Amino acid sequence: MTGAEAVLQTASGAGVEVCFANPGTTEMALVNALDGVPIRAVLGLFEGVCSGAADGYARMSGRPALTLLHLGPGFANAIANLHNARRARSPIVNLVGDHANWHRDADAPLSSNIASLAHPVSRWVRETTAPERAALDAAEAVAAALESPGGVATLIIPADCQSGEAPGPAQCIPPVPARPVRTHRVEHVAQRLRRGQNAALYLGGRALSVRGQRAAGRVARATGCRLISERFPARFERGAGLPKVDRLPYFPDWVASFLEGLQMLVLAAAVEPVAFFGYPGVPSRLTPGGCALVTLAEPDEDVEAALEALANALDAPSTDLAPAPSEPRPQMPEGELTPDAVGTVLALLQPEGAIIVDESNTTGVDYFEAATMAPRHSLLALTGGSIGMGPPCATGAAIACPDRTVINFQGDGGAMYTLQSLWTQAREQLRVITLICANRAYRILQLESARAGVTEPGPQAFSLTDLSRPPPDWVHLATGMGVPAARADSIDSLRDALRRALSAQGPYLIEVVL
Ligand SMILES: Cc1ncc(C[n+]2csc(CCOP(=O)(O)OP(=O)(O)O)c2C)c(N)n1
Repeated sequence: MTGAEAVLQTASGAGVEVCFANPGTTEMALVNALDGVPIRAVLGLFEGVCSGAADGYARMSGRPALTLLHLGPGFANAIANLHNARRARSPIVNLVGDHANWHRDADAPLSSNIASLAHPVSRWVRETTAPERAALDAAEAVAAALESPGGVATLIIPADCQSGEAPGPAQCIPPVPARPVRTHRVEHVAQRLRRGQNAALYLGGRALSVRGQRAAGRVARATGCRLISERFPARFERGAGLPKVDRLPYFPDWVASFLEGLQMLVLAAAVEPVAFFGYPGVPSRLTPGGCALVTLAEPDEDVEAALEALANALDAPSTDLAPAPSEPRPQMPEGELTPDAVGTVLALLQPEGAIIVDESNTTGVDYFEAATMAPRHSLLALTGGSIGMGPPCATGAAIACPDRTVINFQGDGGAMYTLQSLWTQAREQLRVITLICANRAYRILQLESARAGVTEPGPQAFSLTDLSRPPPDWVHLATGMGVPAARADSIDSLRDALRRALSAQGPYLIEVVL
């Protein structure tokens, strides 16, 4: 068999089921080999769609998808969403073609240093040197991607290593699992929590799974500590029946009041909170002065087991014995279609098991609270701050979970980066509803600028944050790519459009005019 066939058979044998691809001439051996394996090939019309989709797929399935990318330029187009995936600790295996080894000296137009592009977003990078090595490299790439807590592996395969003869697929390599947390660390945290300090568990990674939150909820009930999530979690299971977990605010001054008086912050697969940007005179690290920072579990450790061990060490009663906390659900809003109203309508209408891919930026600030008592759902956030994650991440999540409804709650500015995702959603007939928050501005930049004291920007400065001249026509953009769409400019029309979208079979887009 060829190196390409051996690579794909190896990946398939290791459990890979999907390949998000945008290929070129140097990947055609891999393209042709895809018909010989049970791997679903999904075309993305921009590489940022492929990488964002692989991220969404990984967050929802826990398994790596392949991306198939064309040399340095194709990889470069994928980087922004690989950056988000790296921050999400999503397992992904990038297969990147390169010129045949014997063609390198020619310095043909598409030649570049692919590895130098791959390193900043990958935890593992390798260039295959011979067709006989390709399958083993692929097996190592999958294991590297799956090593706890998950990450991006990039395998560069020159064209001659794809087409050359290989001995056969390689055996699957068992990935390194999450390390158990040592008992003395659990006991240390339990001891400190027993002192009755003003304490909080700061939850990230798998601490935000149902299992992790249930154990954290037991700890909170036994000790009175607060539960706080990372601001931008990769995947946060939410909704009625789960313990109350507050989310860290965004701006440092808001965080300061939110954490004021805290004496101990316990890190549970989260890292110390830091300011998203550096503001002169404001500390980068957000743990209040005098607050002890104590680690229960590092991100690569088994945080769910650690939280359960902590609850047991505190003799906390099991969750079955305690009623789930309950809060009133918000009322259907009336009046103007404000950003808050959009979030509330979504929180009230989202169905059981929804996957909410949230890149709503300024529009969605209040959605989080509103959705606390919504039916059980998964929330996927913008982990790395690189906008344009939402549409592809929703695409990948829908491929991972075909029985669930995916709702991409999406800023219009970010959506313009990766709107090609709509075409893939139409082609694959995915259950993705896109809610475009059409404020026709880079509102967050306007807010940041105002907070920095620039209340009256000059015409040039304003023009760089204004999307209203001309306003993107999302209904036409969506229908042009095969996705039915509607425009909503009032609470009633939004509610009606969302109901219609929820009863549709395939994708749907609603332009919410704010
Ligand atoms: C790749 C990338 N480019 C640029 C930025 C800077 N940036 C941050 S938010 C933003 C605008 C977001 O606009 P939109 O999605 O419409 O949300 P809004 O702020 O209007 O709520 C930009 C350009 C970024 N974070 N990532």
